[in-house]
Amino acid sequence: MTIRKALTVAGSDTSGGAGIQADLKTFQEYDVYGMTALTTIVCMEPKTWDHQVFPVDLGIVETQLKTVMEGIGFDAMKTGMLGSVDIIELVSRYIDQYKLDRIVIDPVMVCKGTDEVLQPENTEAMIEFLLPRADLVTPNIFEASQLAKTGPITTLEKMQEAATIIHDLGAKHVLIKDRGKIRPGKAVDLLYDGQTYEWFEADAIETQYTHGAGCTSSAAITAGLAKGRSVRESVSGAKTFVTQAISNGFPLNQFVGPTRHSAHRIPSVK
Ligand code: PXL
Repeated sequence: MTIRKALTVAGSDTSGGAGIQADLKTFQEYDVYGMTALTTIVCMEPKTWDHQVFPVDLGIVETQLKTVMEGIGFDAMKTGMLGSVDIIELVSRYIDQYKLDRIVIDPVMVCKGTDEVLQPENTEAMIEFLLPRADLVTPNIFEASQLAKTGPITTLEKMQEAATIIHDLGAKHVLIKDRGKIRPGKAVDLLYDGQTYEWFEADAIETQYTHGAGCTSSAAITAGLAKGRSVRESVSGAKTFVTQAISNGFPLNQFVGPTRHSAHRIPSVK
């Protein structure tokens, strides 16, 4: 049996719902062997849940990339929170050096409930260094508006316009995701491959417990690609997976409710 492997280059969410933790839990559910290169560590102030973001030293990020890229190899990779222009450039150099493909770029710009963690120069660096190397980029409507510089995306037509612009910036496929803002009560995603606009729709589940949904979605797509599925098949499967993870979301404390990736697998202890 071939064991498929995936790498996530992303930040650590100490609370476990997003970032590298969401990615690994998702890979596990797909039976894909997960590996990590950690870029930042996000901690929360216990009384207020204000976030603090600690970057990992650039040399340590590079050493992790070398370990996995030179020492092991993998079937697909994703990026999440990268934290600095230097890290974005570093990742792009390694993608070129190791001639990597099946690359999913999740252009993380903010954590829910925090200030911007990504400065405008990081958005510019993602446009210059990562979009041209992406097999798929997975912005939500806010991130898409920043990458495409369209201003707020409020209609399905604007989603199509932004997807076209982001594709022209070099990403082979663009998946723009919305949850309830454009069509109330619906979670509508748009996949564009340069030719066809394809819509994926689900009922938006009534819940605030959605922390980590974006990471979970891009990790599920990456795991699908690692298993040899097409982008379209991987996106379609991930929509089902993330919808289920959201419907299983739960309150972790008074501030945050993460999606839950594993609820359908092992019955909980009574
Ligand atoms: O959900 C975005 C996100 C991504 N990565 C890390 C995070 C968060 C939000 O909290 O902490 C590490």
